[in-house]
Amino acid sequence: MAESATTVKRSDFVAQLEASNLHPLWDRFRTLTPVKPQAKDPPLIWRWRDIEPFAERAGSEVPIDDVERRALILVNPAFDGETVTTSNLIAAFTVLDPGDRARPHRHTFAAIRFATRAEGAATIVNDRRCDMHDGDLILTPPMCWHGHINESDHRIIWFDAANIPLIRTLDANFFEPGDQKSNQFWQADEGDEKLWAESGMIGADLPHATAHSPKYHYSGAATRRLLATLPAGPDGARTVRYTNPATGGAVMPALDCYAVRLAKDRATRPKRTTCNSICLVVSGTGRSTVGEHTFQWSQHDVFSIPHWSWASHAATGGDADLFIVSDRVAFERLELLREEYQ
Ligand code: GTQ
Ligand code: FE2
Repeated sequence: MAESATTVKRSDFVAQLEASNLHPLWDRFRTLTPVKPQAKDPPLIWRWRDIEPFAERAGSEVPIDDVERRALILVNPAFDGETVTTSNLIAAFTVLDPGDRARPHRHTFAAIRFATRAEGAATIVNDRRCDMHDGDLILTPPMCWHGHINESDHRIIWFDAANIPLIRTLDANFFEPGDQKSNQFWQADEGDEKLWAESGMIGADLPHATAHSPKYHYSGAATRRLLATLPAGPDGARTVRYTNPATGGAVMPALDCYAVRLAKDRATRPKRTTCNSICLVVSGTGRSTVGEHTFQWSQHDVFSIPHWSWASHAATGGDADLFIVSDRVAFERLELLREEYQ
């Protein structure tokens, strides 16, 4: 009796506090400070064979001049209808038809594109033309002007990713449209990208922004050459981190990119980390176990690794290559990165 009277009295007190815009920490502790991270989303795979027909339809049915970007974003329904692929990140496929120009703009979120079927397309970033070849990575760092163009005779589809959900959570998004009619924007050549093309060497006196990589274009051919010669890392896979050549750190302040080569039938050591990752299958076939889920995958499938989920990958045919985009550097900078192997 006395106990229930105390309970009533306590909740009555809590209700009165709430009515006065006060929350007692003792009542909220468990919600406010869970003992470990709990991702809202289960891992998910988006299969290229399901995406491709929609990408083709978007190309045929959506005129580029009617839209800022003709991109199909991969969404996990666990985010209640929010446009989110996994925490902090979105991934998408962009479609560009011959003659299409996706008008220039800039924004505070960071984005990348990875050339899957993009031979003949170009992204212009801050007056530098980056021609896309198979497996190329192109950065559009925060507040750098960028537009896309397809001067080939065929439809182009590439993979892109951005930290839009993170910047939205922080409500730090600024967006500026460029001049749609300006022809000058599209006249750029390789420009200053040449200054950053030699690995291991930089101009000692070159001025450059410090917040992000001064190099915007990372070649797929160079990535594959390095993957072929690297020794395996602690998880058993060969991993390349794309870096800012001026600092050796991640390419952008809150978006981090990796390339991984998996050897046939050799599963990587299960790993979990506080950061979130999205994996694009660049080539080959394989299998990944993420948390409770096992996915069989093949070329251009995409799957998520939500934070603090155990993840292990194996190639099943020959070698297989993954491209991984993550928010790892954001966790690193906040001293919140924890990584464990099983
Ligand atoms: O290419 O500029 O998928 O700004 C999402 C946002 C692509 C882009 C996306 C973007 C872009
Ligand atoms: Fe953009």
